[in-house]
Amino acid sequence: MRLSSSQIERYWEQGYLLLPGLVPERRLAAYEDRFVALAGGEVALAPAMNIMRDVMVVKGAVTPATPLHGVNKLINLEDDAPLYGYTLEPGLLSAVRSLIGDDLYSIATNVFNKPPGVDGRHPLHQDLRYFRIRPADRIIGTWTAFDASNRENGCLAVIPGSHKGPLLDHGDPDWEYVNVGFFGIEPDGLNERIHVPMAAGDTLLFHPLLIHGSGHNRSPGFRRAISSHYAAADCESPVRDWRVGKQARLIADPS
Ligand SMILES: O=C(O)CCC(=O)C(=O)O
Repeated sequence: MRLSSSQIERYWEQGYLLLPGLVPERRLAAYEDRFVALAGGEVALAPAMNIMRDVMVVKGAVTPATPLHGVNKLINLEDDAPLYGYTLEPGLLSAVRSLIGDDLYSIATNVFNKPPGVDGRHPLHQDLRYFRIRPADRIIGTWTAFDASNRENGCLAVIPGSHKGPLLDHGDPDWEYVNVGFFGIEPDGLNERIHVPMAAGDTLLFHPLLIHGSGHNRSPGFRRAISSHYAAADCESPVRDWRVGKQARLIADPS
């Protein structure tokens, strides 16, 4: 279903929009099961897929109870049809299309697996740090909780309205254990940060300049989510045609 005009207004005002129960339970469970099979080594990975292991496990500071307790994320889901089904979820696509138009590409896909027993924090950052294409307003991220996420297990935290500011300089957080590729910022307005608890199947749509991150998982279980980024086909890159990039996938026209 297309977003209502008040939802669209809220997205542009706050830089994010929470859509409860967007992904149906049965399909959500199938995506999570597929992730577990891939990251647990039961099923072969598609060629570009990569399992990122948690830094504390890599450095020997923690011995994971199971292989999945050592996984931080699974990236590049595009060539795994069962998991890429998430990116093509009809409800997700119509919400995204309400905000950036019908002609879309997916540009990045991840499953975030925050296990218990490791640091696992994701510093505050803006996703535009990872993309060269512009304009930012024509890019959007989605993040769907596989399980309930809350303060205890490290739900997302956001600074509402921060997408109206510029792309800030990102650096290495001053933490002992920082996962590969996690860059952070120390923005003004930190005390305006709010936590966004979500139930399984809830989805957060967010602007690539929105400052967000997540905390420790202090619960005994995993905190998992699946995420895609989309760009409108008319975005531009300063270096090359991003539409033929390795992870870019044209999403079929809805008509
Ligand atoms: O899942 C998380 O903990 C953080 C995810 C995130 O920051 C992102 O999707 O950009």
